[in-house]
Amino acid sequence: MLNVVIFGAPGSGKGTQSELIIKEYGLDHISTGDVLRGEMKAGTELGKIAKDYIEKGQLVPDDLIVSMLANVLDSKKPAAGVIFDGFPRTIPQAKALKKMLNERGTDVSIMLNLQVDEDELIQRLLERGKISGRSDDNLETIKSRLEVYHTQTAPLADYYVEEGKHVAINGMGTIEEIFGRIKEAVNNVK
Ligand code: B4P
Repeated sequence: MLNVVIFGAPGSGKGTQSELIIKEYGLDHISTGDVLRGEMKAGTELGKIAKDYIEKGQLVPDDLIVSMLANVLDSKKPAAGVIFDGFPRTIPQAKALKKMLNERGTDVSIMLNLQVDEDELIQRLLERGKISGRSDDNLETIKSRLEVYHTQTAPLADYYVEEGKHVAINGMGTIEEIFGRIKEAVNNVK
């Protein structure tokens, strides 16, 4: 199984590159952001709780995310592997993912760390905000998402360096250029 963690700041291109990776390698896609937005739209209990955090640009608590992810993973029954998009975002989530995958006889194959300048991140998210209708794509929330990323999520890169899974990807340039860099990295671990 090829299990890819795609990692990076908000706006770094995780969702965009995930779509291309899925087409190329036939993976199942799990985006915790998409699952949470689905729960919010459906007005579920989890969606109501998540909404408060997302609109402030904060992370949804680990225990909720981890149990949600276990359910999604079991419902998908992936064949070729999975791309984890926006998960893990904290060290406890990374440890939970490892446990979950090990229990299913597999592990993370590679962690792709998309690196993009801060000005470019803000620009991309503001641009998306004009059409996405996402309640978290406004300047104030973008700033707190970036702050949360730097304090809570970025340290996760070191965890994957220690695991020997971390690959830094230059996330600046055209979508095709970045995807070319990703393919090179993924083909090395396939
Ligand atoms: P997500 O949905 O994961 O949102 P995100 O971090 O903002 O990244 P996204 O994938 O949307 O952006 P992308 O880089 O693809 O999370 C939303 C919220 O949910 C979080 O803030 C948090 O509250 C909660 N949440 C989710 N997962 C959680 C977890 N595990 N634990 C706790 N809470 C969790 O793309 C951005 C834009 O850039 C796009 O419009 C795209 O078109 C554009 N773009 C991409 N590549 C480009 C390029 N090369 N050039 C120009 N534009 C580009």
